[in-house]
Amino acid sequence: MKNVFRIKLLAYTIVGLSLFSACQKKEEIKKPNIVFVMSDDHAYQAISAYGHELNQTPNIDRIAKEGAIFNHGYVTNSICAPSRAVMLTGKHSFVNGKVDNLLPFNWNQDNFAKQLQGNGYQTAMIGKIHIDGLPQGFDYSNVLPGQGQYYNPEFIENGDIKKYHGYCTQITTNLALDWLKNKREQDKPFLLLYHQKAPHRTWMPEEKYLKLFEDTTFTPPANFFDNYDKRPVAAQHEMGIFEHMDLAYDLKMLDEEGEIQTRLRKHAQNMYNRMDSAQRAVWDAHYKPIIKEFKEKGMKGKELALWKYNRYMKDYLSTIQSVDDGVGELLDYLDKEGLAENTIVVYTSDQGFYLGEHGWFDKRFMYEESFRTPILMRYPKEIKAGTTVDQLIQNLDFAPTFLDYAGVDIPSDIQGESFRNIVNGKTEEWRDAIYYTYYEYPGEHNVQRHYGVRTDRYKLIHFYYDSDTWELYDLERDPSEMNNVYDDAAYAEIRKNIHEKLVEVRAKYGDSDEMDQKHLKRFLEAKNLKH
Ligand code: SGN
Ligand code: CA
Repeated sequence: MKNVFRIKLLAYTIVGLSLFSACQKKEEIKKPNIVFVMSDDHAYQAISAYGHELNQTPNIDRIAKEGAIFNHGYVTNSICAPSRAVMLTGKHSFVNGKVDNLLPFNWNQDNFAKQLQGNGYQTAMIGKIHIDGLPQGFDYSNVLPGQGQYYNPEFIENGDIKKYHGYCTQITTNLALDWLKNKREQDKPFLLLYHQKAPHRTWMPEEKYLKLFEDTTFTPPANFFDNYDKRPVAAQHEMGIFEHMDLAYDLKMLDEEGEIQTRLRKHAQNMYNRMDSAQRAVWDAHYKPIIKEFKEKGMKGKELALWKYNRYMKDYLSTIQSVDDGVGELLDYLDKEGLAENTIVVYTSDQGFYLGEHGWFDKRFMYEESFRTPILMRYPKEIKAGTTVDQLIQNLDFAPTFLDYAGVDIPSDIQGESFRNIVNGKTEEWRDAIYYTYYEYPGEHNVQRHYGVRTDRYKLIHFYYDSDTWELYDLERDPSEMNNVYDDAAYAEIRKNIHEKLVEVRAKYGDSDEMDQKHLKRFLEAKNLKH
């Protein structure tokens, strides 16, 4: 009798325990999956969900339609590798150390992927990361070396370099889907960083999209012919569509006869040479007639500027179409596998980009087009379809937000804040100002070092190093930032207040003139320059 009782007890205990562990497993599975999609240099002006008419991005738009769109998403430092370091660490550039594309990033420091990995997540990083060294925090990585290539790119799979045949955006999508289908452990929550190189310079479209915008004529933004009145630093730029875009390299006017000799022609040739004969045949069929017409026309001045702008837009927007397709493939996969409900999908870019505003391409400046970045997010479990977020959110906030959703304690040294309760509408309480820094000067595109603060309505910028220039904008009256009112007596009080705000945010995040000098020294040493 006693023995029977013991056996029964044992049996109940085993059943009980296994039920308990099954429940625990279920709890684990319930943790949301995270798919973090990032593209490179994707301007919000080139996403149809943002209400611009330039192109159609139905798949990216779907994220907003079924989730949320952020109207005030910003970066902290508008340049590639630093932006990614901020996104990973949740700390400003001057804290995580990766202040520009040149100086190294220390992978040994903490990042949110490491935190998730340590808390039961399976993690993968696929595509462009632009930070040297084996990515830490990822069970699997397959990343482009540096900037990567559009055609027949190399990828580094868990440290081993391998060449692929085809178009980079599609290959990146295939690799992400392959990981989801074949490398993912079904019983674990996952984090997938799916990061496209496109639409980064030199905007080489996929064969099938070469003609997508051929019949479209684009009208440039109203400030395309900006004269930089009262903005001497902006006037020093080297990112003008008219003045600095390279005909052969950026605009594909690599003529067979070699008559169009440009500074970057050699690089254009190298990119062309990467293509195989079938790819070249499609490429040539598209560009050869355009080259011929260009040469015949002999355009100058305003006509040439508008032609360049149009060629730029056609190529840039075409590369985005492949990015949008990839997002569609990914969303379809999540639907098909029944993963959509429990998966957070974020779409963003490493920063914004100029599409002719101020006459420019590129980024770096704290002006809206490059300071801002698109953010769209879907999580059916918590986010109401059609949500609009107007608060000042930064890429600094991704790390703590993801940890929050995953139920992982947010390390106290993380500087960003979780916006989970903003996007699900539980609170409206949020910061009233955001802080920005930029360091890559002297350097490509000639944008001075600067820092600044932005509130709902005003923006104060200080350019320093071999300039000491202040700019103040009233974004309500002057959303295109054409009128620097720093010396306008009518703004004296506002100027005083925003200066105080700047002191406050610099203190809050631990930035200072000494810090600026420290990073300047590191930069100049790395560049082997003397100050
Ligand atoms: C390259 C580009 C620049 C671009 C930087 C930074 N030149 O150097 O136009 O600003 O990258 O971009 S290119 O001749 O190589 O195309 S970032 O997105 O990587 O920060
Ligand atoms: Ca970029």
